[in-house]
Amino acid sequence: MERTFCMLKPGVLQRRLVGEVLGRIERKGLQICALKMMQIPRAQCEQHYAEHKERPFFSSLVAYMTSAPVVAMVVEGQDAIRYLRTLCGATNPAEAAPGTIRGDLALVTQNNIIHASDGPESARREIELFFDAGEILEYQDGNQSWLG
Ligand code: FUP
Repeated sequence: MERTFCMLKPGVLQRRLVGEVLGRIERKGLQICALKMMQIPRAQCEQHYAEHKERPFFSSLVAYMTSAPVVAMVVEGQDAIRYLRTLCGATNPAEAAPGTIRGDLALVTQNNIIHASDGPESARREIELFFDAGEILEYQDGNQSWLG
């Protein structure tokens, strides 16, 4: 089973969309194995987005991401990284297909409502940055036979 890191950005709590987005992830068949609300400390946010440090949008991205609480989670399933990225849609909501989370629920790139790790290396790094091992819970997937 593959694990990926996912974060619902500040606008999701503010717009009361947590249930909507979690519902889409769950209905797809992915399993939530860690979940918490938090206000990201600035240093942790800068570390999370370290690859964008030199980009012009870096400081406003960090300011936005630390402006209000987020929902951080670990999501598990076969090819979870790829499936979750597909559910999210393109980074720029203008290019995200209808039916995707960003395509249906976002307008602005910086506020594109959800983060999902883009590969196994970043998934490992991001899960470690946001969760202690003890916060990640294992339980039987009740849909296993249905999911195939
Ligand atoms: P993604 O992997 O889809 O989250 O996209 P990126 O890693 O390229 O970008 C990370 C975050 O930076 C995006 F969620 C939003 C922000 N961003 C901007 O604000 N402006 C840009 O031009 C590109 C990204």
